[in-house]
Amino acid sequence: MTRLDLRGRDLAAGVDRELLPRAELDVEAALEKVRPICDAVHHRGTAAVIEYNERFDGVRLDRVRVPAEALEKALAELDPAVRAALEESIRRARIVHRDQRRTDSTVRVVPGGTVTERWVPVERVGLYVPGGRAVYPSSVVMNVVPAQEAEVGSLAVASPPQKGVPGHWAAGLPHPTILAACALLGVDEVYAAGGAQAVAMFAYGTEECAPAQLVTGPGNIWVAAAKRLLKGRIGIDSEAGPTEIAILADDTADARHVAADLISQAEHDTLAAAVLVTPSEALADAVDAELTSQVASTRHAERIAEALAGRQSGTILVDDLDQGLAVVDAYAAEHLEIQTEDAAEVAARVRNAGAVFVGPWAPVSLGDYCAGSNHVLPTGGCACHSSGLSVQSFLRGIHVVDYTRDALADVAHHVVTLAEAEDLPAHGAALKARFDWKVPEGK
Ligand code: HSO
Ligand code: ZN
Repeated sequence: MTRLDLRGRDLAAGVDRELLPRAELDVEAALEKVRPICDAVHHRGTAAVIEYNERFDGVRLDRVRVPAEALEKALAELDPAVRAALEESIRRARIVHRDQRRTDSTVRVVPGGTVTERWVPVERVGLYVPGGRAVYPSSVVMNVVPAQEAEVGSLAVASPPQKGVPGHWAAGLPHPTILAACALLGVDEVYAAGGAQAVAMFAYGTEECAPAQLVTGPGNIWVAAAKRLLKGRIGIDSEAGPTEIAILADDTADARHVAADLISQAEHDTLAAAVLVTPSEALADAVDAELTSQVASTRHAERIAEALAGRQSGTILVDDLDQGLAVVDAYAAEHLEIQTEDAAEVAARVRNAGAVFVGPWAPVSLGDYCAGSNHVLPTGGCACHSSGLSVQSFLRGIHVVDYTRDALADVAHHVVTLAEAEDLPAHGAALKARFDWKVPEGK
């Protein structure tokens, strides 16, 4: 991997993020391409979804909704080992996400005046599951479990139609493991739709699919662009970009593990980012050597080599772990592993990351499938302002304000004063009207 040497630099005033390796994803440029797709789905519904599915996924469908029998068949035919692994993944994800559920809370602001925060699930959500190069039943789990734990009333999944394999599974349906994961989770509303047309289908609704209030889930640049375009019309989680792993490691780390973990996320995409931040030049050298030998023997060697050689990946040498923490905070990785001495203490000081993996026994791959944590996480530096998918993503907090006459009377003069200060006298009048057009004196 390329090397950036930040040793000797004073990073106390902050790290220039421009210095750090990162892919440039031009979602803006993709907007113009997805606009006509979204418009077509808006105006022509299912017919347009079918047309764009055919154009981009190469399969012509009669209908977009997946029949119930196809879901049942996919589950019946699912490899028992995959079924057992998915069940364990679901079980652990439920433990974590159930625990995230917030309860309503009421605070007494003053005698007779309360504000309650009521958590209300979004009524209907559309969950997008990619299906191009990436066919991830695990992403079905990561989307569906928090939505179900939030008690979302109506939930639909969309994933691109596949070309099928003659004699094994039919063309025009999402990948069978995606369908099986849906069936396992009790999701019966599934659509064979990909890319921007799937996001538009959820935003506008079609003859087959009722509109949703929120769409979540990772996807390619077209999905991200459609989310950006339709945001507001429909709520979105985030615009997921290519996967990223950053590892902060010192010379106590095992170079074989560090290399294997960097490779694990580089496997997703030629644009995936793998970044090692270390004060140890010896570790950096050992990891480079390991990368060379491990990449050669892995199945997707070409894709991984391209990702590791890309400008989004690299090794950053730092003076010490303090400087390392400043760098990883500035980078705000989707996934951050801490492989240092006293990893828990170092991890506790991290400010910006989608998820943090502590010590030698918590590789990102564990979090991708079976830690119980969510793997739909902010990418592209968005971890400095956003969180990954959670039960919270599917809930809205509604403030419920309840004041008695006396409690209102006590504060009315302040409200009237602020309303006057903002040149909004009618705001003040709304209070005066309740007190014979006089401002109560208050306490
Ligand atoms: N690492 C990916 C999620 C994933 N990995 C799915 C394997 N399957 C983004 O967090
Ligand atoms: Zn992964």
